[in-house]
Amino acid sequence: MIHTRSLASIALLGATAVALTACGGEQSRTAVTEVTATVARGGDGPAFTYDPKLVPVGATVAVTDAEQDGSTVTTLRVTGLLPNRTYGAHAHAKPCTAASGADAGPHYQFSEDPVTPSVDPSYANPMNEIWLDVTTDANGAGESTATVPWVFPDDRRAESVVLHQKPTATHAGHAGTAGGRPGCITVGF
Ligand SMILES: [Cu+2]
Repeated sequence: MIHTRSLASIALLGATAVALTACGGEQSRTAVTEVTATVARGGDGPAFTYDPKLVPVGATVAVTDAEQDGSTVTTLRVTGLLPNRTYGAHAHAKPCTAASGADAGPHYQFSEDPVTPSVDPSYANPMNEIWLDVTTDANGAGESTATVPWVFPDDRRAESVVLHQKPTATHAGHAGTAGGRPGCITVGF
């Protein structure tokens, strides 16, 4: 289980914190990452827009990631996007760059599909990847949460969250696809 008070007290902007918390009398490890950024066109990041009509300059993106007891809980919070719209969103394997959303690479997969691009639902699914599709309200704000039953191995972690043009498809041959990549935020998962 996640200890909300512990998370709040150790969450640091743009940093990773590790703390020991008492859990049912046993010590368990909680690792928390939180990054909040304002979207810009170009610049040093960590949050970029490549299509300001879909992800306006000045939008904010926040990602929180917590590992505990073998599970990983990731939340995405956005403001300043288009109202009443669903954006696909996922954890990706590489960091964002100022140049192109393509640089974030493929989706992070816990169990890696030997076939690329991965559009096989047995790999491209929300238990093997971190899917964070988010639907905005009338003000362009929204929030989503994904829980997966694994933690990142230390030597192979996700490095970004990409905002996509469309909701994520789930059918064979298209699973995990969500159209273009109008936005990206680098996250030190
Ligand atoms: Cu994606």
